[in-house]
Amino acid sequence: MIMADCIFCKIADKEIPGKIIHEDDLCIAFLDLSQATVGHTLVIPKKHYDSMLTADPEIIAHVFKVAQVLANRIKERFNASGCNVLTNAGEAAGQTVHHFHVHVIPRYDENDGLK
Ligand code: DGP
Repeated sequence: MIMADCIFCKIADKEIPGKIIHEDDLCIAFLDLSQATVGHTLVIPKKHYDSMLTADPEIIAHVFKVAQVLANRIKERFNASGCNVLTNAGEAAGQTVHHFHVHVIPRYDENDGLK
């Protein structure tokens, strides 16, 4: 289901471009525009849910499974030391795009220059 005026629905539907690094029947992953660190990726379900709070539990499980696979791949690819995998739910929690998404944010040692 596509929600009009949802930027992530439009990326999932290829209506607007995204740097897509993974796609399957249920979800898509692409680079975050703001790149908190190099390799910062978002994993989203193709179907619209406003946030994790209203998403189907099976979809949540799938999105996090994909996030785990990608976190390992990104960590290896960019030689990161660790990563944050998180979701913001609600404006009070810092959610700015109201389509459920999981951030995969690689973290680097302070002295390797990639932050
Ligand atoms: P959150 O604050 O958890 O709702 O994170 C939303 C993220 O989405 C934020 O890090 C920036 C990113 N973002 C917003 N608009 C776009 C877009 O059009 N394309 C991409 N790739 N990322 C976007």
